Amino acid sequence: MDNKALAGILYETADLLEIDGQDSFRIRSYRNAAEAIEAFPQQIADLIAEPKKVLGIPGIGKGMLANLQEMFRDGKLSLHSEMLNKYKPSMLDLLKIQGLGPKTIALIWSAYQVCDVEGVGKLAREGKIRELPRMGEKQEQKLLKAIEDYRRIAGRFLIDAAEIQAQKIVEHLKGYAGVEKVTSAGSLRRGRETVGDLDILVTGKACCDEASRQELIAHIIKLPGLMEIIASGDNKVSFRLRGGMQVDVRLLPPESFGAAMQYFTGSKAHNVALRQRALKMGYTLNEYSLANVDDGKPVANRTEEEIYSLLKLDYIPPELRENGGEIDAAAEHALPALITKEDLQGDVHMHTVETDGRNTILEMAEAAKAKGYKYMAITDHSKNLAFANGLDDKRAVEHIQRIHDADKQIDGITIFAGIEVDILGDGALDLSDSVLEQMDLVIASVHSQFGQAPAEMTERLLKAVSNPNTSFLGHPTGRLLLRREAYQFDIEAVIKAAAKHKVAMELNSYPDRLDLCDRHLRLAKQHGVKIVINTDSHHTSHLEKIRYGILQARRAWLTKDDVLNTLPVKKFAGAMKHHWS
Ligand code: DGT
Ligand code: CA
Ligand code: CA
Ligand code: ZN
Repeated sequence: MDNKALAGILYETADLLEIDGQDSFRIRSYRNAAEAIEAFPQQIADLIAEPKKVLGIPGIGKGMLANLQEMFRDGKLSLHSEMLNKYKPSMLDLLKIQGLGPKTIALIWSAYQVCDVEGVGKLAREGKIRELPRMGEKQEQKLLKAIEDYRRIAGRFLIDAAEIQAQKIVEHLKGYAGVEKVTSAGSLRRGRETVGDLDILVTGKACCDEASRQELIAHIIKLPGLMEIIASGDNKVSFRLRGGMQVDVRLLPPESFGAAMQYFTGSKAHNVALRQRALKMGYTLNEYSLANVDDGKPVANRTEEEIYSLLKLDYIPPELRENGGEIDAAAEHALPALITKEDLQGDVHMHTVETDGRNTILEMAEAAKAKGYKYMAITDHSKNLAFANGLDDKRAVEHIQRIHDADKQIDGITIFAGIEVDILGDGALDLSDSVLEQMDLVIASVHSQFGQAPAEMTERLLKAVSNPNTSFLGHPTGRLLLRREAYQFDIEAVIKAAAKHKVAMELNSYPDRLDLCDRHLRLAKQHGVKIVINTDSHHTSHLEKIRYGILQARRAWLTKDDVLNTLPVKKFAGAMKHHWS
């Protein structure tokens, strides 16, 4: 443990003691010690064997010395752990929120027993923070803003933002002599909907000896946009980018590529389970190799495939590595044939200049055709979405005609006439049945009154699902990742009703939606509900976002059969009218 880590634990302990309402003298002693250690020019680790020297540091008395000795002996401080047990580790996240100090956190805890960022955000949105002593509406608004900032800076990142940064790192290292591969691992490779930090593996000759590695690290840290180096070691460097994203880069010799990819792709839970299996079979598994327990001799390291194969497992795609049954399935040769981008025959949720899109029907169609799709649908908004210039009955009918005309003008792709119709507050759809009946497909979506009580929202969605014109529910939970939570409703009830009425559910591929999420997709599949994967494009350039949806579908174990827009055009058209088997 270096001084920074020691000080960190002591600061946290002081904060937790303060939240706990302990006496101010004790709290101050922890904070003073943390400050002294942080500022101390020598590493405490080098002094700890000589207690007299440690006691010579101002602010460190006998009690604190014992704490430091404990931290070096056990790797942790029992008081710190006790406090975390008493509350929850999420308390520490709260402390990172700008302007939210231990006193306020204590206040919130004593009034509501809430101690996580999500929960406090919810209280603030419900107007419950302003009711606390010394708080008001202004403080509540400030808190909400601070939570938003916290999420952006210290929190997680959308998958597309993570991808862009990873790509920049690949570019930066491309062409550097002795670098063969630069690959993303971690949650980004597993396709998780948000990414905490980037894990990048670099392999090649330049990673084989220490001098070359240090030269390579010196080059890596010249990366444009790098803000701060967090740690730099023999074969690893961690840094923070402008905008807050953290990156861990690891340098490994080419022969360890497979083992390293396996290890750093995770997830942690998958790796724990895999290591247990390896041990039972007489192997150890780490980032360098799969090796015999007896003689330590490596038996596989170059590719992930050979590692899984020696463990008597079919290859497990990264998206499934969450310890959700994939290891057993791989042992029994029962992994699903996961859907791929190539399986999709069309994208059937997109907008045009007629409402809030940026391109015309034909421009969207040309772009969809260029992607190799056999069909697509134009699905503009309905009038309830006034700010998007949504269509009323009359304009909707005119738009159907325009779509049909465009369809005649373009060969090689079918353009379906559809609509994304608002589900009104009471569950009715925003356009007349006689108009909806003329559509090839109807997406029913909630765009208003997100705050309804869960029972009311459930009824609203059930009613929309039971409307015979509804083909599928658009972005069914309404969440906006890192910005807005899903509206509250009984999703299982809605999924069951969808199964009954043969109404499908969308997987909206827009990276800040990814709605349904992987977990709900799996639930829908269990109940026999079919999925439609779309982009919700508002511009031709958005069509490529489909790959984020495909990743989530794969994480949900979906196959081609679970997804309606893998069907050929006629069958798909039938499925939009509830004809599927
Ligand atoms: P994230 O960054 O929160 O989106 O999720 P991950 O899965 O990328 O997690 P991260 O960055 O902490 O770790 C990268 C991978 O390293 C993780 O997926 C599994 C692997 N790993 C294997 N063993 C360990 C371990 O003991 N500790 C940690 N932190 N990671 C481990
Ligand atoms: Ca990561
Ligand atoms: Ca990491
Ligand atoms: Zn929508």
